[in-house]
Amino acid sequence: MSTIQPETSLSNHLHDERAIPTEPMVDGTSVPPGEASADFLQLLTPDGHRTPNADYDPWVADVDVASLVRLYEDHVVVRRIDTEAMHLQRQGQLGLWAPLLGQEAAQIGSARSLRSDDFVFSSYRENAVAYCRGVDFTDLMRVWRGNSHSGWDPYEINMAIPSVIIGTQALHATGYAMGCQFDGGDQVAIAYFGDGATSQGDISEAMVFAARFQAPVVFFCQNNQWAISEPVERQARIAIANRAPGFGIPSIRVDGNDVLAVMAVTRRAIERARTGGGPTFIEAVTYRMGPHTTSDDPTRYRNKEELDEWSVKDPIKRLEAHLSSMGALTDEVRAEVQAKADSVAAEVRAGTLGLTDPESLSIFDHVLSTESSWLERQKSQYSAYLDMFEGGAR
Ligand SMILES: Cc1ncc(C[n+]2csc(CCOP(=O)(O)OP(=O)(O)O)c2C)c(N)n1
Ligand SMILES: [Mg+2]
Repeated sequence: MSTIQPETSLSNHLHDERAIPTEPMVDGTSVPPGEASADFLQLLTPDGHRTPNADYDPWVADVDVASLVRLYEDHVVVRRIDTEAMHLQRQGQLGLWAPLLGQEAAQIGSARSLRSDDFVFSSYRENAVAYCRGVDFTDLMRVWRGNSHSGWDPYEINMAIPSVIIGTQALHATGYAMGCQFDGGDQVAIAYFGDGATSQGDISEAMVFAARFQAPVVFFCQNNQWAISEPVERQARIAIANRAPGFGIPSIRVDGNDVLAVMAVTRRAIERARTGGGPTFIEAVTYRMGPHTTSDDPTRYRNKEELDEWSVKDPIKRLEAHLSSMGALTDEVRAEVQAKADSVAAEVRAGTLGLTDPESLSIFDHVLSTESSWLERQKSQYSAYLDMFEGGAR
């Protein structure tokens, strides 16, 4: 086994023959954990200008204008779904919603880099990833409406149901990836989690196993600057991406609001995993423009200037500027995309409102796959309790 030396230089890399030496590593001694644009990969500037990059351009060479328009449509549709879901929650139709506003490029660029037989393990905010995987949003809404324990069959779309327990999905992804490896397949697992999750032991444990077994897994961290009301600076003294090399995992920091750059680094990481090169850690530097969830009020802990600063870097504005510069964002394209977004949102609303409440006692049916006397006892006790209500509470 080769020895892995601690590295702090920007140009050096892990002393591991499987690592690709040209990857721009972050300098852990100087890069702050918040946004530091000089130290991440960017292919599209906030004003939509395409910056060439010899290492990463080949990874997105096939992304032509038509593909960019499709990516733009993804962005607009998921933002529209997100807005609709916020409204549904405010109208009392959903119990909770975790908006992804501002994180569209990070999620779409990475999800659109996967093969359909790769497997996704996400947190509660990856609704754009779910969209790209083809989830039926009525199913997704079930959980947030409190109608069901889980929304969909993971094997139908190769995406596990969202993990609300912070960080746990990184372990699931690593275990799944090790399984693929043992089975001799070439599928890759990807774990999505936030900046805050990297403070959780599960993420570190997952990286230990992934590195040791060179598991085909990609760790995709969306550093959206906040873990509820805790800024990333409170959790990390160095860039989050710089933690991974300590585990023996190559890492890269990318502009998470730049769909092209996200796609380039994810494709590269996926390819590395698929061809036996082991795990990669991606830190997508982005910003949560909305509240943590509909239960949160971010005006209590962050200022408007910060939001204004990030609005300039909005992933949709950037894609619009880029498409416009190529003459590809015609009124017709805009209208078509908007019409699609509106019709998807209308479907999401109708689907959500059409969800009927489950029978109360069915909550016991999916706790265990086998029968259990203590569960049966609880069920009959709860049934007796419901009988106490006039008109029936079922
Ligand atoms: C194990 C665990 N601890 C605490 C929580 C409460 N909690 C929910 S979201 C959250 C912050 C997560 O922040 P981050 O990982 O940055 O993801 P983001 O919400 O910003 O996408 C916390 C602490 C939880 N769900 N699970
Ligand atoms: Mg966060």
